[in-house]
Amino acid sequence: DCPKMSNTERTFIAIKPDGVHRGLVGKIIARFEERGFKLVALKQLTASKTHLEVHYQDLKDKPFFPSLIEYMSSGPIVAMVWQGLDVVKQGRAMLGATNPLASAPGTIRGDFAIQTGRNICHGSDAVDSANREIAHWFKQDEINDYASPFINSWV
Ligand code: FUP
Repeated sequence: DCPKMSNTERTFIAIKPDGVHRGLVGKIIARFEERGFKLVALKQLTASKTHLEVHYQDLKDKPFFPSLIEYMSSGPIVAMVWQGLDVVKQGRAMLGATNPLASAPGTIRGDFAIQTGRNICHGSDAVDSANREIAHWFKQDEINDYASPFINSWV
């Protein structure tokens, strides 16, 4: 099972407004870099409510939906695409459980967050939703495929 052949999976990871506000951008990016994933897209933007309503379309009937949209549109987000072996599942594991009360210490939420409504980061929950979310947040020419000098040449 050669890692070189399996490194094309991508996921959408976002640092939410509270994560940006608290100055956690560098720490969160470092965890993904150190784990061995490749950053192929990155931008900071303040998302519109309409954009967020599409992103969270599966949650539109939940009671917390209006406050979720309010929170997510309250300030800038750092939107990213990370690439690598099993990055969707690994990214979810690195983020930790949605509710930080259940997030294991050592995960991003388990180390930096205490409440579900301010859980500092987002990660796609499946390959299908990752592809949908990447297309929703990024234009094709904002995603940069490149040969990493080390990520694709591990022995
Ligand atoms: P996740 O996949 O971990 O982002 O979790 P969900 O898609 O279930 O929820 C998306 C976001 O909605 C969470 F990050 C925070 C918010 N949320 C609440 O505010 N209350 C809840 O009970 C569940 C989720």
